[in-house]
Amino acid sequence: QALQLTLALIKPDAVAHPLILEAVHQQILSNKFLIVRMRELLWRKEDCQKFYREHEGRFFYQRLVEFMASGPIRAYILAHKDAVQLWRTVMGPTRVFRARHVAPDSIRGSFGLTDTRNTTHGSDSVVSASREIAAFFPDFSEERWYEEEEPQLRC
Ligand code: DAT
Ligand code: MG
Repeated sequence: QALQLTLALIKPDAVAHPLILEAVHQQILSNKFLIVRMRELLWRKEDCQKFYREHEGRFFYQRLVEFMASGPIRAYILAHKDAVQLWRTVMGPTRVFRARHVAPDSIRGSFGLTDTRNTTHGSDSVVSASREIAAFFPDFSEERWYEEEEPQLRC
């Protein structure tokens, strides 16, 4: 069965805290994701606006954009046979109180501070994953990865 790709981000407050950064990285490994690419970068406000444009107009949009540009973030392309859904499950629900109640051991349940500062991002579908991977890894060709690398990783 072919591997699926997703984009995972560790948000600025979690990158800034060495123990949380390490714990999130360990969650990626212990859930048996393959790390296809990884980079750390500082995002400009305009990039955040574009990335989160589906939320433009929501009450938290400005806050979200400023938060995401407030410090370095870490981006991963993760592969797994069920990458999109599995990473969303490992992250837990978006909102911090819900995460703490229904999924206390999830990443957001463990480390989320507020509904905006919720530790990580994950693509919500295969289609968004392709778009988001292209935004963060402009040199990465999904097509070439499926041709040249994925067949060797499958098990
Ligand atoms: P997710 O990150 O789980 O895909 P989303 O796409 O609905 O959630 O929202 C994107 C981000 O916006 C989310 O990670 C944090 C912020 N956000 C969402 N809902 C919020 C709310 N009700 N209050 C504050 N921030 C919110
Ligand atoms: Mg989302």
